[in-house]
Amino acid sequence: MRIIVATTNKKKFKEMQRILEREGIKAVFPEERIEVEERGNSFLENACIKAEAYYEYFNTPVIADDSGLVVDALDGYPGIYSSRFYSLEFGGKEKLIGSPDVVNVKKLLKLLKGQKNRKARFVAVVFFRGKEAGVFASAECEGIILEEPRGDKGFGYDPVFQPLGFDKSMAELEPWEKDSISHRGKALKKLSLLLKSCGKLL
Ligand code: ITT
Repeated sequence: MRIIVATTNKKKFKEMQRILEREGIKAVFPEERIEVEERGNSFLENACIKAEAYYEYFNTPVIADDSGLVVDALDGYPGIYSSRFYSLEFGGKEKLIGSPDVVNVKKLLKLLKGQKNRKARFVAVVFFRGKEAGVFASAECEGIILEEPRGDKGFGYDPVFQPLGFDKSMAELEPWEKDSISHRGKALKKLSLLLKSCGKLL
């Protein structure tokens, strides 16, 4: 099965490709960048909006991922705004100097300075859109926010996220280790099972 991944994020794509390959699904990066306004109020809505937009354009099966970091002490922020947290009024806007990932992490650490409750979770909703219908799956990965970034693997908030039961940050884990516990790894495995059991509908 060959599926287009409805994303503009190359690092997210690499992870999805790696995970889907193990499930026997060939994932390809879109040949053209599609501008999609993520106007939804939930991960599910945004995943569905992205999948629909890419399906409409390419007219071929697609999988979209909408994901983010939910921090308890910040009332669930950055949540669905994780990729552009630096630019939100919430917690004060940060100037974009360098990559958004670095500025997002800087803002998060600033807001959590001195905060004892560092509980957080990554959430992913993955949405498959086929010929007749769509299906989705979701998963979470629990952990805490570290005081300082550690490691250089992964992307986004990985250097400051320590998954439950580990003494390493997500960015210090090997790719296969991250995939086995990550929100995205677990959600895509569920989705692949769904596709195998209801493939004829799609
Ligand atoms: P597309 O919408 O084009 O797929 P995006 O990066 O904007 O790309 P999202 O809207 O789903 O994707 O935002 C996801 C953000 O959440 C991502 O940019 C990171 O900041 C964060 N995030 C999600 N999964 C992550 C992970 O596994 N590790 C670290 N940060 C992650």
